[in-house]
Amino acid sequence: MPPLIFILNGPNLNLLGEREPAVYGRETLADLEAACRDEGRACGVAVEFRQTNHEGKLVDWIQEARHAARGLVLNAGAYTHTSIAVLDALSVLTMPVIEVHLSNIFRREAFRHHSYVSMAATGVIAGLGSDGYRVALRALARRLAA
Ligand code: CA2
Repeated sequence: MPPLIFILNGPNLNLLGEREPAVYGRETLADLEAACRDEGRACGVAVEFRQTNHEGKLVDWIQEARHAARGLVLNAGAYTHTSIAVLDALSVLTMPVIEVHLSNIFRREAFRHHSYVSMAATGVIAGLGSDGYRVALRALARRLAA
């Protein structure tokens, strides 16, 4: 059985491809999921891909990952910059966690420069669009195989 990686996406990422293409590109969330499934197959990991607009749901899923997954890719959306609840949930995990952002949050507004998620992340990838999710999956697959 290939190791299972949770890929969790936070608020408004369901709108991908519909608005703000200059910031987030033209790919939809379904395109992003397909890219992750592709990459998962290529590097030998199983992928559970989810999106929610609700902070508590994200916390529930991070808690679920404790028992269900071997690694986590997390784009917490705007909760990245606000949520101590997400940080607390992540702090309990012992598996590798890669924080991903489609956009380069450091080229954007100052309020996006701080990330609570980073305090609990193994690594951080920003600004590479869907390639960032692929790189995150590769890195997790290599760690789990080591
Ligand atoms: O760059 C990223 O991946 C972000 O996590 C995306 C979040 C933003 O709050 C973070 O600062 C950086 C927002 C996702 C919203 O996505 C939209 C897509 C299309 C139209 C409107 C919003």
